[in-house]
Parts: sequence; C-alpha cells; structure tokens
Amino acid sequence: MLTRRGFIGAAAAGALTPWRTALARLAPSSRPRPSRDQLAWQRDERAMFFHFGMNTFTDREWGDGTEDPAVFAPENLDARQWTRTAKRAGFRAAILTAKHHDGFCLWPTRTTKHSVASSPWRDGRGDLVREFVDACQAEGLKPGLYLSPWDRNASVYGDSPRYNDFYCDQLTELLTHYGHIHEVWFDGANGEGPNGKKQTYDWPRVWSLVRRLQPHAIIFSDAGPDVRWIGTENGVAGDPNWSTVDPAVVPVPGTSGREATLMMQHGDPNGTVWRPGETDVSIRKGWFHHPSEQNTIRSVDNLLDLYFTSVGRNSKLLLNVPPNRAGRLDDVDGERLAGMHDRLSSMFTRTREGLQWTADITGPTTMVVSMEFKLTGRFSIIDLREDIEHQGQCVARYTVEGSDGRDWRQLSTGTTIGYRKLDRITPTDILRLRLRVENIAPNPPPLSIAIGLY
Ligand code: FUL
Repeated sequence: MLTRRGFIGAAAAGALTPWRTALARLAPSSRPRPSRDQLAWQRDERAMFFHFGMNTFTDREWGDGTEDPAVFAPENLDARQWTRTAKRAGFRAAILTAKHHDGFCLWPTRTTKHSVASSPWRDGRGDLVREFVDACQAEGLKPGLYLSPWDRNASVYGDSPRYNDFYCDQLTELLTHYGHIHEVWFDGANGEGPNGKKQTYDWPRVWSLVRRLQPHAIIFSDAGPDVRWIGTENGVAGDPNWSTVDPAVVPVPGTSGREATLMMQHGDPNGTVWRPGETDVSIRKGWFHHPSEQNTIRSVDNLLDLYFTSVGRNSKLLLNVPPNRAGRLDDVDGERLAGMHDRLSSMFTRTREGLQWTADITGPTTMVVSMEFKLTGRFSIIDLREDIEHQGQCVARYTVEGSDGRDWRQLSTGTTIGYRKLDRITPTDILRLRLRVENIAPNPPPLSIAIGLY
C-alpha cells in the first residue's frame, strides 16, 4: 500500500516469542493507556530533584532525627537560582525534599517543632516550600514535593495509627497551602519507632488524600499509583520497559524481592494498569551535597548518556542536583547541566525538513514500513515513538534498516518503544529506511509509529 508518507507492506510473521504470546492476550484497542496527567508528566521528559535539608549541614545522607535545628542556617539561599538553572537546562518540573528521613520539615508545620521555624534561617520565619514553589512558578516549572514517610524524629513513629494521622496532617498542609502540586513523591523507607515497633503505613489513605486535595497531582512510589520507580538508582531504565504493570506484584512502596524488582525495572506487557517508570539518579555520588564529593559531578557526556538511558528508554529522567550549604547550586553542576542541554539541542536540531514520519501499519504480527527520501542524509539518531495516547504500548521488538541506495543494513534493533525510544548509531548516509515491527497482537488496528532521524 502506498501512502502519502511512505510505502507500507506486510511481511510474514516471525517465530513466536514469549512477548508475542503475552501480548496476544490483550488486543491493542483494549490495552491500558495513559491518563492526560500521566501523558503530560511523561512529555515533560526532565525533572530536577533537589535534596536539601538537615543532611546538607551535617554532611550525612541519612540523619537520625536528633539533629539540632540550629545547624540549619543557609546564608545565601536562592531558590530562584535553582529553578533558573533547571530551566536553562531544559527541565520542566522540579521536586523538593520537603522532609527527609530525619524528620526536619522545610516548611513551618504545625505538626512538629522540628522545622525551619526552630532554625536561625530567616530568623525562624522562613518557609522553603513556599520559596521553592514560588521559584518554580516564576520559571514556569511544575513543582513537586517529597515527604519521606520514614521519620526518625517523630515521637509517634511506630505507633502506627497515630503516626498515620500525623503524616496525613503534614501532607494536608503541603497540599493545601501551596497551590497546585504537580507530583507527590513517596519512597518505601521504613523503620522502627521509639516504641521498638515497625511503622505500618496506610497507603490507601495517603493516596486517597492526595487525590482529594490535588486531583491532578501525579503520585510516584515504587507502587505508583500513577508512576512507578524504575527499580534502580543508576540512571538506566530497563530494557524492555513496558509502561504497564500488574499492580498485585508491587502493591505498596517498599515491596522487595526479585519479582517486584523485575516489575519495577521492566513493567509487564500483560499489565492491566498504565504506570510508566521514573528514573531517579544524582548528578553527584550522594543525594545530598557533600563538599568532599566535588570530584564526582557527572560530565556532560555522562549526563547525555543518562538522557538516552532514561527518556530514550520510555522513562522520565528525575535528576538530582543538590544545593550546597550556602543554599545554592554549585557553578560546576550548573555548567555541566547547561552543557548537557546545549548538546541535546544541537543533536535534535532538524538538519533537513520532513525528517519525521508517522507510519500507519496494518497487517499481521510482523510488519515492515519502508520510506524513501529525495536526498540522502547523514544521520546518527533514530527516534521512535508509539501513539501511546490512543493505542497504549504495543511494540515488543523492532528493527530499523537503512540503505544508501545500494545495500541495506541494520541500523538498530531493540525491544519496547512506548513513549520514546532513542538509538544512537554511527553517522550513516540514509536514502531509504525500513522499520520492521514484530510481535504485535494478531489483527491489530492500524498502529501509528513516529520515526524521526537526526
Ligand atoms: C531513598 C532515600 O533513602 C534516599 O536518601 C534518597 O532520598 C532517595 C531518592 O530515596 O528512598
């Protein structure tokens, strides 16, 4: 069949693979799809994490809750400098550690004295959550908050019902005093309270509270319910990476075991709910700023790699850039981030018009779409995208072949595509392109895949 955009043909189905068997159980039309909020969240591609708090001043990664609020004294804190740096680097959202495991709150909460209100910063009248949210708004970034459930300072921690009330009160303050919060970030860290008992969190209550107070906030945790953890902290999303999961395998944050880890890293082609993965990773060795880790700041090349192994693998990048004791991002971090953005911008500049097609593929399980250009071009990135908004995620395996007018050769091959799959290839002259998509459910409706070359 010849279409406006290219030549589309169907080839015979290849050998059965486990993916195909799995996918065959769900027709594409009935496959889970992202909500509008999930789609917008994924399209933002890059969010910046700011780990800042008591640990910044005590030079630790995990405080024990006995820290004196008097040590929290940033002299030159400027949240606008954080968000300007993020914006300059092409980030569209940001998340602040409103409370980490040490229990110290960065806003003047009514729930505990262990907060900025007891510190010398701004003479005890400061509110860092407010300054952060305002700074995000000023730069057009979407603000998000991390409220650690593990609290090593709260006296009621371990007394499960009482701590759950306390935690929900804190969440209520955060979700009612600061306008729209775009993402609420939870981890599963869990310990024992002063009474020697392990705290049991009430996740259904927490999630329904967020839904009620901020219906459009994305809820992140190992277990979703909107976005899942990608299962590692090295900046590399799984391959394959399905945005669908089986919610029974990771029911709550902190679920451990091999099956849960695989589910977080790879998702599940048979998954019944849409739950894309977020890849959190730090620009430095630690999550918090430590003067001794100045030589661990990632290089521009390394930051670029992170983009390809997260966004380019159907995930979102949540890159942590910790402010220092003065309350500012270090210049070196800022320079590397700007360098990353400039390199990405130049990489994804169209060198010629019309280098992005949408191939509507119909036919049996294995399909081939071919395209021919008027002139050859030299390309080094293949950018594939499924129409997840309308069709969910369907492709389990693909191969891209190119021809310079004489021979065909394989340019890249991979497993899942989803929102976006980016393959870097050695710069190659391409006149014709062939995309072979395998293992879609039998008799699917037409499948749209956007193909970009850069
Ligand atoms: C984990 C925490 O234990 C780390 O300190 C850090 O905040 C990381 C992003 O999440 O659960």
